Amino acid sequence: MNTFRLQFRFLAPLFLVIAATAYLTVPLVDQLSLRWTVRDLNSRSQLIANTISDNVFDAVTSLDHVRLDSIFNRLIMDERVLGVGICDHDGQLSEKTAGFPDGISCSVADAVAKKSSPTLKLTRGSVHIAVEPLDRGVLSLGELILVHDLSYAEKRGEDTRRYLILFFVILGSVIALITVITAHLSLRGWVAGARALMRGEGLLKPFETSSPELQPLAQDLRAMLRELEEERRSRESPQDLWTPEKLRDLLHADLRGDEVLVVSNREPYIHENTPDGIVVKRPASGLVTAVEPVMRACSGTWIAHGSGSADRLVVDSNDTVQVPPDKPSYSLKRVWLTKEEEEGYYYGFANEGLWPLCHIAHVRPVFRVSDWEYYKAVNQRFADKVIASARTDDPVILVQDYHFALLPQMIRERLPRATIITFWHIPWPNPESFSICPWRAELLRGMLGSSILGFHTRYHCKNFIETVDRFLETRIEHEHSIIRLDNRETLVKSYPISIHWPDEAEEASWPSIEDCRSELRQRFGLSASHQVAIGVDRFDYTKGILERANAVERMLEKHPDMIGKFSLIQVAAPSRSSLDEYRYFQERLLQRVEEINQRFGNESYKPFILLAEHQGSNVLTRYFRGAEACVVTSLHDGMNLVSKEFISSRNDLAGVLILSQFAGAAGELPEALIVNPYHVEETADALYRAMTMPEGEQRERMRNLRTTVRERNVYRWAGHMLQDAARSRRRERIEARLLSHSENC
Ligand code: ADQ
Repeated sequence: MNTFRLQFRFLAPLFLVIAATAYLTVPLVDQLSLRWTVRDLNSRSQLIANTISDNVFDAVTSLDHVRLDSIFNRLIMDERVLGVGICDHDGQLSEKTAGFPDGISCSVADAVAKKSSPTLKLTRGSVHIAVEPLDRGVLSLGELILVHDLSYAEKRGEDTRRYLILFFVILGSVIALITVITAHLSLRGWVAGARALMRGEGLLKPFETSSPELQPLAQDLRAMLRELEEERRSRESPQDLWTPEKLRDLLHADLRGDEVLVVSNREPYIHENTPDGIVVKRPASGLVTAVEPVMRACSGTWIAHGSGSADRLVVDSNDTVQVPPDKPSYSLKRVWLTKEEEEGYYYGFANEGLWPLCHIAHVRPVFRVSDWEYYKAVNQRFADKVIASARTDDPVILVQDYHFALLPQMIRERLPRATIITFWHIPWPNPESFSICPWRAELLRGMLGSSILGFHTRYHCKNFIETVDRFLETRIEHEHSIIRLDNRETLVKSYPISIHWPDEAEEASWPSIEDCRSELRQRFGLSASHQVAIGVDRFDYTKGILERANAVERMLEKHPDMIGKFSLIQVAAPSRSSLDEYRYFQERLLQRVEEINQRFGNESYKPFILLAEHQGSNVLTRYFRGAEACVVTSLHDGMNLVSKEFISSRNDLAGVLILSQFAGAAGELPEALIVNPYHVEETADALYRAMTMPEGEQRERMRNLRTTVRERNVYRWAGHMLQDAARSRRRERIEARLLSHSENC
């Protein structure tokens, strides 16, 4: 239909031009042909007059009427000669042939003959009149009048006109046909070129040369893409930091306030019943820390599992509550799960299966059919909730983490126009490791329902693409990290997650470093000069807390002078404690810590202080500011936000970060002391080095670390994903328009 309109828009003016040309040309040709006929008749009349004038002269002077009639009758045998007559000196028509037109008197004939085009319109048709003198020497008999019939010329003109119009109609049709065929072929070529161009395949040249008529459009497209690139680059500029305002601007400008939905297992606010009434808690979760600022900026809907004991008491009839409680800015919609569902989907498949599968932490993944069934069912429940919550047919949906590998495809089936961004917060293993999952193909297919699939690092992206390549029939464009499955494409890209960088007002609210130092030491009965390293994690076997304890032990062995002067304070938030592996791990750690503390400590001194507690972010900031070092020894970690939180809290430029080489953050933070946590010697040395590092070196390292984290903050993480989503939406809109054109061609 659109193509028809496009062609009509082109062909209508073409037909108009042809009709106008015909309209002007036909009378012109008419006139020309008449002029030629008149000129022809002038000479013809002259010739006739010259031929017969002597004979006529003789016949008239000899009053030989028979001879005169015979001359005249011979003449009018010519069907084009209508009549011949003689005008005498008195202006009277003294002789005339039969059929001589009535309306032509001598005076009329004289008047007409003087005109440049000596023609006269009579009721029976037009005639040509020629008047020739009839004389010999000085003797004049009057004038010979010759009247020619012009109707044959008119008939010839009519025929010419008809042929001309026919010619123009055929010409127009031929041009129109050629135009339609050319446009059809060009548009097809152009659509392919434009698609390639939008994918950034650099096919602009062939695209332009194959369809030069569409160059202006190509230039527009190129300009649009350039603009986008520049805009993106300008947003990248370190002077122009990503902020909540900038993210909000992006949502409004690039996504034009499109509907945004977030899906995660963990909710950002948990309502709990306590003896003092309902209290609101914030979970210890990197995911929540990162996604919450996006929701605050876009006022969307966050769909999550309602896990708090008072969660049902505070929601409305749509299971929704407005959050944050102190300044509501977005909706939290809760999904209720039965105990069995939670055990099968969350604890079972997600945390006993996928979590150890993706973290190479030497804990054997457990895959039970019943867990898988619950995983599928709960994914479907969340998909239904998303679809029911969507107000538009093309919302932007941010799917969070390994709990929802099947969700993207389930949503895609019902909302094919949605932009689904799935972010996988944990590492992705190599194909061999992933292959042990019995439902690997289903999981991969589910994830490929996403428009954009994000990981923290390029290495995880590479592992994912290789895994898909190994287990699914897809088309992979390695150059652009695009996977095509069932006519849909998924962009696989790294978006390193980060934290909110505190502004001046927040920093001003922090207690001084001295206060934080003394508060921390007082709380644990340590002397003012006691050196402290801090560890903050969920109580999880992937975080390398056991290895950390071993490193403390080894450092004290190697540097006995540190005994009594150094402690590592570990704040471990209880997590997934109902799972066997977590319980064994916690027991093992407690035992190890006790051994170390017995070996090097006493009543008043513990080298390893283990606090199995969840702390508010204010307390954590004070701990970070009061410590000499922060220790992150994850055995495998998607990113690790604790390392970045430590850096952001150290505006005094002091403090040392010890960071595992197996945390995604290690790639961004090379100024940390990077360690292999499995290498106890190396980690122990790093601990000692941190405790003895000169202030100058600390400042130099910390300054660089702070610059990196400040620039690569969480708004940049979200902004880059949403920019890519906006670009993908723009591209899909243009492609849809082009597709409908080409389909109608
Ligand atoms: P997590 O495995 O939860 O996140 P991490 O990135 O360190 O790991 O985030 C933990 C968050 O919880 C931090 O904000 C931290 O402050 C907080 N937290 C930790 N222990 C706490 C405690 N005892 N008390 C209070 N708060 C505590 C997953 C992936 C990571 C990835 C994040 C974000 O495993 O690799 O960085 O998601 O994508």
